[in-house]
Amino acid sequence: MTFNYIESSICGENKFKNQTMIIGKDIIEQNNKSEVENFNSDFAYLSDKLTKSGANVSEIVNKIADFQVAIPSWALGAGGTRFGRFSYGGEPSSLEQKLDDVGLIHALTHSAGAISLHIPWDIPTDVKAIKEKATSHGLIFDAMNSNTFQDQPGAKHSYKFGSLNASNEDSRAYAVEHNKEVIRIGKELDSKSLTVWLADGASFPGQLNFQTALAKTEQSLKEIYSDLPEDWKLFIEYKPYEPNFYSTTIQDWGTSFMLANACGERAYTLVDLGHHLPNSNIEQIVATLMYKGKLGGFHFNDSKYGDDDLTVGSIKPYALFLIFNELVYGMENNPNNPYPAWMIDASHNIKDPLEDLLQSLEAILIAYATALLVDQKALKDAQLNNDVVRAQEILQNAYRTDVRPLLKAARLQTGAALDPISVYRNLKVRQNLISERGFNVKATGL
Ligand SMILES: [Mn+2]
Repeated sequence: MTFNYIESSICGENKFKNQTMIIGKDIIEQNNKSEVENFNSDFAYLSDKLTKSGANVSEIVNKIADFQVAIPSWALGAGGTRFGRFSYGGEPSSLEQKLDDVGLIHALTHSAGAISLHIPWDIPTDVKAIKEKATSHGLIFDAMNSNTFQDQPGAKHSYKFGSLNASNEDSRAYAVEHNKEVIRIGKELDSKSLTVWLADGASFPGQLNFQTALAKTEQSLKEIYSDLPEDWKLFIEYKPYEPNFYSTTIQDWGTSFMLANACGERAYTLVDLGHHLPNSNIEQIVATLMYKGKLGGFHFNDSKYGDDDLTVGSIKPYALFLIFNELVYGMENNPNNPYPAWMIDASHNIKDPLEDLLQSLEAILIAYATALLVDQKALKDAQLNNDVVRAQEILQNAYRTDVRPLLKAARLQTGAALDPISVYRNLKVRQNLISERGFNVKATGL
């Protein structure tokens, strides 16, 4: 289906009341026309330079084109903080509209071919229709996310003092059952994984018995794992603090790794970039987990102080590159580790969420592309010779390469926009969404 932008602007909101705008290939091609000439000369220059240095440019471009990152359903509206929330207008208020928004991002980039749902915020009322809509946008359902960090209206038992770690057996069993329900919904949508992030912990010393809380968590995760279909994976996320400010039961990668091992071979650790104390060496954590074949999922964002959920690459792009260097090395050299599930886990407080996600996708692909440029053989030689200076030069030579023409080549190859944010703005996507959906709408769960 092709969206005729001009017609829609003229017809206004009535015609498209139930249909978010769709950006067709022809619209993108038209928009790419003015960019192609500049792209061609930039790409020719870079391609020539990289080829002379021994890189296989078309292979790198294909890898960039293949890289798909899931968008979580909760990142499409304004997130806000505990101090307040400022609306954008035109935010998706139903699961259908969330799929439409991810569809827009995917049409512009061809890099966001999956959506990650959150239960109970995204329970489908008509599974068949939802699946059809996803397919029409070229989307699949990535990991399902359970929620035992807040009580829902009408909840029979409370998670106030814990969920999977709860000493109250009713609350613990209720949380286990919720996760099993999420698996059931995910099976209907052909998802293949469940991500568990727990807020469980203590705000004050003495509140919890650490060993009992950990034992309960392990018991609960094993009960959930026993319900996991054979072709599913369980991802266990960790986080050092917040919302509890004294302790979190699954506080770090080691705890998650231990619990994943206790569950079984289809349970893995999930790394969220924002879930580390300042200055943690995340690239080393990634390498350690991949070495043991236990890095299952990855959540992208950026941060300065804590779990800030900022745009990927906006604060520490070199750290992101070093992390990708380990991911690329692991993916190429360690068949023990499955191909990780990628997702952006960010919150948008002052930017248009869709523009922010476009920026994040760009940053992820830049980090991936630069990591692909690392001369692994030369690096290994430098390491064997203890040539520390050379080793650093090799990494920084890759990092300092402007790889954006490679990203554009991948987009041109897949029919995506050379400059997604400009096209988004040229087509006045946000204004269209506001006229279709209204200004005072709020995404479910936010
Ligand atoms: Mn996360």
